[in-house]
Amino acid sequence: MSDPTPDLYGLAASDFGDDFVWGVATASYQIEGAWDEDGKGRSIWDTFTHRTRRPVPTVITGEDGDVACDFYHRYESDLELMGGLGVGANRFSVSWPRVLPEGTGRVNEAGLDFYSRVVDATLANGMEPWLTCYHWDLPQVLQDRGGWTNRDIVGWFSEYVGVLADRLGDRVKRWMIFNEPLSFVYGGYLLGAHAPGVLSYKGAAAAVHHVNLCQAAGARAIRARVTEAEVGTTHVISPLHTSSPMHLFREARRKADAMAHGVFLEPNFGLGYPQDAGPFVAQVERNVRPGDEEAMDAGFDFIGAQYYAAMRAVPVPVLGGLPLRLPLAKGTDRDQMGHWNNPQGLYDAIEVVHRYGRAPRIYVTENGASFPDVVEHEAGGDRVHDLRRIDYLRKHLAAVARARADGMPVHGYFYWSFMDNFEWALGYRPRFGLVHVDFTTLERVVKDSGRWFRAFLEA
Ligand code: GCO
Repeated sequence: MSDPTPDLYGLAASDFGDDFVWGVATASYQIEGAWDEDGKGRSIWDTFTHRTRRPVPTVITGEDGDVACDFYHRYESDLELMGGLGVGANRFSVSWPRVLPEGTGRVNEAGLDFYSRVVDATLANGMEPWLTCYHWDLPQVLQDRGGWTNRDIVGWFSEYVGVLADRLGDRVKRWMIFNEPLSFVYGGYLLGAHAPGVLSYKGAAAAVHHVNLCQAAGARAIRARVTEAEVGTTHVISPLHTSSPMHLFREARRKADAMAHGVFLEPNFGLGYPQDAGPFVAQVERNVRPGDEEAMDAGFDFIGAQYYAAMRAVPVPVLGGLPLRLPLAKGTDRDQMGHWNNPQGLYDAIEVVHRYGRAPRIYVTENGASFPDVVEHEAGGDRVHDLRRIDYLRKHLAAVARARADGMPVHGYFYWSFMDNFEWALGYRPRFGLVHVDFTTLERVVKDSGRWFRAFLEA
């Protein structure tokens, strides 16, 4: 079968402008493996996935990230493969316990050196490194002291970010402080579905505030050390709709929006916390001390918007006005996560960030879909005909183009993910990659979507 055609409803990559950033994204725990090699400390995801006796299963398939894609040992060939897709940017994250096994203090040179080599190999393959400081793998020793619920984390985190900036800042100019605070705070401390598996209303509220302080403290730590740094952070944005114009529903939507987006975006934009936004946001505010509001103003150069699904807000009076967010049943195709192919949602997600008028630049730092892709052994070589993903990509890129045409400052698009990897509590089942990974042999095959992306970028 020949390569898929690069046409995009009449759009070409060049229509996005010469300086538009095209990239792919990954995260340390999801791809690296080597969970206890070369002096790495334990992370909360190591603990979470290794826990065998528990009231509820942690990872539904019983799998872990001990080996994952084995990127730790295969980074050279993987980055060559990535560069071969024609993308100009590699968004990756650093494992905090690989660099600081005790969370603070002693630096593990072998771990830091690994990331230095990743940066070099990224550059050598024609890509710019886009570094995320934290994509969920907290050192276990820090969780033992409360993790994100302990205000001391502002100091621990600043120290860690400083170590990264000192060592990598000569070559890394694009920095993201966090990946999706909503997911790791609510997933890890409120619902217990992700590491560290805690269910605590007050703990989650405290964690939100400490994360917001760390956003700005991390940004300062980078700016103090790295010349010409572009510093931002990333958020998952699920645009919210209601099915009714009734007051109760509109209020549910407003509160859900504040809890999902406002409580994270607004303090870092220098706006403080959303007011009258329900009991949870009020609980977050109880953690504020004098001077915090100014300290949280991060002055970010950009916000990374990550989009997977649009939601419907439904009022649940029994939860004290806490609104429930439900995935919106709208779109043409549904992936392994239950997410719909709903490109309008990406346009709306960009607008959720843009409406504040405070993000100088917006990058779509994640967007993607998971399908049960299979390798076909064909005469010309192994292939994966993931036409549903190509359709997804085309439609979502068209939505980005529309946002740009409407004047929104979107300057880049990163597909999640470069290759199939460990999808957290869902194990290895959901396949998001442009590159297929056989988790038994660890063999890689570029999918048709990866071939299509390359053709699109080259056209
Ligand atoms: C997230 C993370 C990624 C996921 C991706 C697919 O959004 O949860 O940033 O680590 O793998 O989003 O669910």
